[in-house]
Amino acid sequence: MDLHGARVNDPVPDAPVSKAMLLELYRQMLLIRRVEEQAAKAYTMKKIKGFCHLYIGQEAVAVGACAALEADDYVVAAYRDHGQIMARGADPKAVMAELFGKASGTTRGIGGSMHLVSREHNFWGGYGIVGGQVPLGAGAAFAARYLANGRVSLTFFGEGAAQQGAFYEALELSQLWSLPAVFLCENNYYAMGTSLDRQSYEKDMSRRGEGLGMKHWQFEAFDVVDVYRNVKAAVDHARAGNGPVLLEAITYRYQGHSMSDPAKYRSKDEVDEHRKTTDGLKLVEQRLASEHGVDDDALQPLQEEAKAIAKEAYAFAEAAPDPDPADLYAYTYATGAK
Ligand SMILES: Cc1ncc(C[n+]2csc(CCOP(=O)(O)OP(=O)(O)O)c2C)c(N)n1
Repeated sequence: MDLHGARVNDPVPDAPVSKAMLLELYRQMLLIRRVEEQAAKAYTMKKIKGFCHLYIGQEAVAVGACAALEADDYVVAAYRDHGQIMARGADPKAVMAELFGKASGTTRGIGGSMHLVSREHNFWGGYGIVGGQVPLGAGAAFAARYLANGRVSLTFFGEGAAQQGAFYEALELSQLWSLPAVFLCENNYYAMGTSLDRQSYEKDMSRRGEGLGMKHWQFEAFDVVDVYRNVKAAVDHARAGNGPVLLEAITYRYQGHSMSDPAKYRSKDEVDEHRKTTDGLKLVEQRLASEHGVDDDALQPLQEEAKAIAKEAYAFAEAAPDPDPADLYAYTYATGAK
């Protein structure tokens, strides 16, 4: 497989993954893919407006990473956040309703696709400013240390965000203060239409940690079990009080940058090759078959269920009420919150 010349570091310890856990990871990945396919449909029908960045192809990253967390750990993400909030356990209905801009959405319909939030799942956004969420992840880790609550913060961002000043500043302070933070760079090789080759002299984004003295490594993130094991090793390290970790997960997105991007900056062959060889859903199906003898027929109920939940989420979002215009300014300041 073409890893774009990237170096993949030494393997981490093999944390055990049972058949039940593997099936659960598969269920979550399937659900994210099916919900996003419904979102793509809704976007073309103009039910979803504004920006909509799909995560299709990257599901193994969110699902494997969130499986390595405790329920009260903090998670912060960028605008490509549908997969991450669902991997944290958010209801697909509330996610879809948010994409539709409806009052039953995760952010009461006033945030939209890029601003999904779930207090209940310790998922703190969803941000549109590239790299802007990285200091917020560091802040959550600072809170964890200050409160001595044993939590870890996990921050998702793209390789494009790893070019931003805010990224370096946040990592510097995290390292200086030995914060319980894991910074997870999802290197999908394109920042909008700009390939890694055209945006970065250094192709191994995890090496951004080197000059800061931060523990860092890079790994292939197509197989959800690999993601789980790598993120777990980093989370364990941070939770044990050993300081932050910068991880680089090598992944790939199948859709354009956003729904309005025809992706002319890459060949169809490149995308097809990834779909054929690195699709996380196929890889987990292969694992289930080879390690646990689970065949296609046994997976069918899970596949049907994911389809049904995604369709149900679409119908729920369509029928949900619009936000009340009187609430337009209600959530700008804490005092206005209901
Ligand atoms: C500060 C800032 N600069 C530019 C943009 C425009 N922009 C939106 S997404 C994006 C690409 C970011 O790529 P990456 O961080 O790799 O994440 P990906 O989209 O691949 O998930 C850019 C440049 C922005 N939103 N914010």
